[in-house]
Amino acid sequence: MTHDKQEKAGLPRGRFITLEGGEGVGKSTNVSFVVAELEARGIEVVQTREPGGTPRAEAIRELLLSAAEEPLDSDAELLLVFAARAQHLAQRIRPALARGAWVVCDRFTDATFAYQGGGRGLSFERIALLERLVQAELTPDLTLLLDMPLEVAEQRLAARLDRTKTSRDRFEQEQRDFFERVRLAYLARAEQDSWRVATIDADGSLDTVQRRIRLVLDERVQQWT
Ligand code: Z5A
Repeated sequence: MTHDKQEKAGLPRGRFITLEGGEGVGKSTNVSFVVAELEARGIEVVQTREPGGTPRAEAIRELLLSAAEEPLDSDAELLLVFAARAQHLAQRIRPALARGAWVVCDRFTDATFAYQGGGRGLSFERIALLERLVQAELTPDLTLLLDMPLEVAEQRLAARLDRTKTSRDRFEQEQRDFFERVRLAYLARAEQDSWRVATIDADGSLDTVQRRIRLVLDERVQQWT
């Protein structure tokens, strides 16, 4: 749909692109690449992330990631994720899209289906209910799902933790079967919604992965501009 038609239909004018995938697959690295690619095409871009993206939503992120002694109930975790998302949408994402900027976000609701649904085993129906409540009609126009075998991602992550001398957050402390379920949930969503979700093989050199991402962007951006 062109931007004019979108405006007439009452939909946001900018485009909403998300990057998804398990830990260590290269989302943060490639978010900046996607932003640079779009800016090189003259598009105004807002780069952001979830959970987080505004000061209050970043405070909720801290609650979600910190490995405190008191366990975090899975329902509380789910509600915190959506509380952060509601704030992020209201303060940052919707205003940007409304003025015609494009938004590139490191993780969004697919992560909730993958982590809280696949990983924690919460019902997908309940997640979908909250999705409708918080987002109404707003879903990403394009999702780049970076996918690779768990062992490669784990090696990259271990190297980064070693280099940065940081410790594992609450999610990174989960066991391998948790991440297997997360990956399967992501792949199932990509299969259900194969137009919106482009699965990128992220097991390759950075150059190779970015060439794969550029191919998808070339195709979609041409349709939208
Ligand atoms: N979470 C949730 O549960 N529910 C939700 O709804 C949402 C989130 C939105 C925080 O997310 C946690 O929130 C997340 C799920 C949960 N927890 N986990 N796990 P996050 O995105 O901040 O956390 P993360 O996935 O752990 O991000 P990450 O560790 O920063 O991974 P990444 O962004 O995918 O990877 P990266 O930092 O870009 O790359 C990792 C390393 O590999 C780094 O040293 C790179 O330089 C290197 N790299 C990247 N690409 C390559 C290639 N191609 N070759 C070689 N090396 C590479």
